[in-house]
Amino acid sequence: MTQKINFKKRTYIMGILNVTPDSFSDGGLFTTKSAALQQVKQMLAAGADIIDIGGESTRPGAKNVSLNDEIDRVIPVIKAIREFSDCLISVDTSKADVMHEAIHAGANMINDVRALQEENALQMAMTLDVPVCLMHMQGQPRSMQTQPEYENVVEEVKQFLQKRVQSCLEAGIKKENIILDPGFGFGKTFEHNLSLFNALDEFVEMHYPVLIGVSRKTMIGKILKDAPVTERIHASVAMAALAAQQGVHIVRVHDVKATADALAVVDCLNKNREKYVT
Ligand code: 9MG
Repeated sequence: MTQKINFKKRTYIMGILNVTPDSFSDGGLFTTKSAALQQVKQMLAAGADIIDIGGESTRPGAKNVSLNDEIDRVIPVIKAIREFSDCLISVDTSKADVMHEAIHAGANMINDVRALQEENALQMAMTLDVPVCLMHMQGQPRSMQTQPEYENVVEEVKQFLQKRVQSCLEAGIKKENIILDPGFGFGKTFEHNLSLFNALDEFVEMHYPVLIGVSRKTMIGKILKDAPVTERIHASVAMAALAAQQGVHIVRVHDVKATADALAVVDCLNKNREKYVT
């Protein structure tokens, strides 16, 4: 993975592949293997650097998925991708056994919205020795949006991530394998999300790569006066560009081509800033 990614160079795009029947923003569109593979090919052609495959919906109110169901949804897709591509694959899971199966099937990275707090997850990530994204969430998907509360959301999320980093390092996970994510929409009100977004530079200053996911989320719907999911694409792209401008290293998105174009603009302006300042 480190051969393909150099976080100092530009912001990378993680394309979302939900192989769940109840995902909030694509409505379970990619539950058959062939539909999922077609979507992967499209995202790669559009400029995705990483494909994030998840078999458990984490939308607000989502129910837990059994280990067997999650494995049955995710592993065949990873194996099938490996038949035609050596692209970077991330597995979106909190379960240690799914992490194990996915990495052995050819995935390169773990994306854990529960920040390796589930049983055996910390130990498993250490043994697998792959990059892992630690995300902040207050509560659990089933109830996280009921009444999220913070005294100072930015400080509390930073402190949580710092503690999880400490636990990872103590468990033997390498520093260079750690990626941090403030967890937009995971146990946060609209105002909490905006405070976090405006403080992205503070997360970048924690000296780990930062990943964010705002694509098509409720906060964008709210900014657009309750726009439905299908009408949140342009604003999602705008937020990805603003995040890149604050130094975020990876954006997790549905709309890869539009995001890639916007990030090319950010990249070009940043590279040429000094040249064109009069
Ligand atoms: C799985 N998933 C859904 N939203 C996400 C987000 O914002 N970050 C990460 N890391 N994963 C997410």
